[in-house]
Amino acid sequence: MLDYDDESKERRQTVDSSLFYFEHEGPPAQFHRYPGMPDYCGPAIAAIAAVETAAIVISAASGIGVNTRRMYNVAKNYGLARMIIVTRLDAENANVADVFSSIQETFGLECHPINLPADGGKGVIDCLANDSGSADLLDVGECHTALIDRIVETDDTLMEQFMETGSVPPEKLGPAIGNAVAMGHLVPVLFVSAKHDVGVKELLDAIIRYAPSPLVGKKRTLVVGEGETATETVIEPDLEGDFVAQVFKITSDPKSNISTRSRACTAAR
Ligand SMILES: Nc1nc2c(ncn2[C@@H]2O[C@H](COP(=O)(O)OP(=O)(O)OP(=O)(O)O)[C@@H](O)[C@H]2O)c(=O)[nH]1
Ligand SMILES: [Mg+2]
Repeated sequence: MLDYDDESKERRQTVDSSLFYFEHEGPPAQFHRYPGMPDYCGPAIAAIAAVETAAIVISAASGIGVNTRRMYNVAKNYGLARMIIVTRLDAENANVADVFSSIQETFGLECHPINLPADGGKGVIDCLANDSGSADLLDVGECHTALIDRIVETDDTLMEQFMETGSVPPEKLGPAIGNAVAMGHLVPVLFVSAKHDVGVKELLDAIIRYAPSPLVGKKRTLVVGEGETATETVIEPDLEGDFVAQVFKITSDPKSNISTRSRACTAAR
């Protein structure tokens, strides 16, 4: 649906970016979708300035690619929240266990599964809600404990409760997970088979619950002036505040009728 430009349709591969939004049990989530091919990664790098979370998609069949490392590091160095989505669980040559361990090896132990593939890739099991169960890779109980451990590290009160009782009720973890994701202490890893609609609802749930809103995501700075006299102000998102915008992409639509538009502008003037 999003590959609507002629070149992408012809190549059957995304060459241009597209924007959309979806509503799923909460306020609308704004989405930017970018090509994965290294030759076309410029717009994705420019878009870092316009988003709170970078979701990096990795195929369970081909694993980490050249551009995966590059985009992950660009997002990390800029201070964005990150998520990793492992797709094509169902592919014949998928090797989810190897791909997952290479994700942790390459990007660190902050990359933590929020769910795991189960039933031979026919479903996913939630590692936060379940402290036991069977999955196609790893141990659900161990993943559950390690996940809670990582989340409570960012919150002293929850950490105390965890140390005293050995557990924290999942409903108390909600805001702490969002903060852990926003500060990059936790990078949720989710598993999906787009072809068989496996893990897709769970992915949308995770985006709505854990991807930071502009209120908790990376704060942008307004720079006025240049050189030594430049002033920098951190922009606090405020619905009642002044309008602030940043251009991150300029495009001209070859199908738009410019002469009609300029006539309309003349008439309006
Ligand atoms: N078996 C299987 N194939 C999939 C799945 N998701 C996508 N594919 C196939 O993989 C190919 C690439 O999928 P795309 O969605 O175009 O991948 P992409 O991430 O947008 O790749 P770029 O456009 O190059 O950035 C297509 O032929 C899809 O049909 C999946 O979950 N399972
Ligand atoms: Mg594509």
